[in-house]
Amino acid sequence: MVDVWQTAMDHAVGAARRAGQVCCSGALIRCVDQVVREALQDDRKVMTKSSSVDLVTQTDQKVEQLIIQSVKEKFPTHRFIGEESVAAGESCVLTDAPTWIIDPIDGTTNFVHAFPFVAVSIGFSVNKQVEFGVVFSCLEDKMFTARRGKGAFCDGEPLQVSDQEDIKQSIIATEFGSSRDPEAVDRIFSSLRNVLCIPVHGVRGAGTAAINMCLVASGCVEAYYEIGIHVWDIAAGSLIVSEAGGVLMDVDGKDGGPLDLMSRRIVAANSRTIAERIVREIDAFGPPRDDEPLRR
Ligand code: LIP
Repeated sequence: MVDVWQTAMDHAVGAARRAGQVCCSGALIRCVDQVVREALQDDRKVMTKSSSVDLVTQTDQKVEQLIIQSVKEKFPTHRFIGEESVAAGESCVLTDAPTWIIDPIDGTTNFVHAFPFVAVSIGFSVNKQVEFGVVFSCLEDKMFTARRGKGAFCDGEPLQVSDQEDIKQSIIATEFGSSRDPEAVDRIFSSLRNVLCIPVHGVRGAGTAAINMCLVASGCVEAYYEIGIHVWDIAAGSLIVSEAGGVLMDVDGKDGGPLDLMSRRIVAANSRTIAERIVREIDAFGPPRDDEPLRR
């Protein structure tokens, strides 16, 4: 019998690689620099969305359309949640239908500044459960994949989270996001201070949620947390982390609770011990959910 989701996943891997080539012209920093320089020659190509620091380029829009068109040709009944389509006013509600959740360039700010970490992220959900996740780290030329119940891989090699259970021996990844609301920034800094002062070995951030999550899955960092991310930033990465043996949580409340892809909050860690400790240190706040109609 044909495994329909495997066919879809193979399609996603091809689409992510082609999209990555559009972003990075062959996975060379020199080339992305050239793409960025060309984009910056015409400043109309760098635009803003929810705030002056929430950037979008024509490349984001072009890459998203490229992925959606190629999927529609093969799977005409499937639905989409795409970062740039939602920014253009399309609905962001996760239903039981097969749904492709797309971030065409995760790390747009990196892309604009030629900071060399950008990813194409494609998650696929059925019955509101992620069935597969594909993250193509374009400049590293690394393809991260996971299929529910079948493990996580980087270029075909199995991934396993770190076995470090002591948070004091850990590196934690996080991001500052694109909100510059002073109260939100205070809470982000208060959480960061709490985490640093545990103390942990270090705090890092690649500038893309998808790559941060692949770093957790690869065992390079013990955990990643962020408030303010969106479903398209984390759909694919969440499955890659869990299939590599990690755990996912919301950051709300004392005990975290299960990850809600639409809540805009996440802790992804190698273990429950480390995830719960991070939840305790976070000064949580709730940005409008992705599926709230007036969230932008
Ligand atoms: C970005 C993330 C980044 C996060 C930003 C934003 P974009 O995605 O990956 O880690 O801090 O809030 O969501 O906008 O580059 O696709």
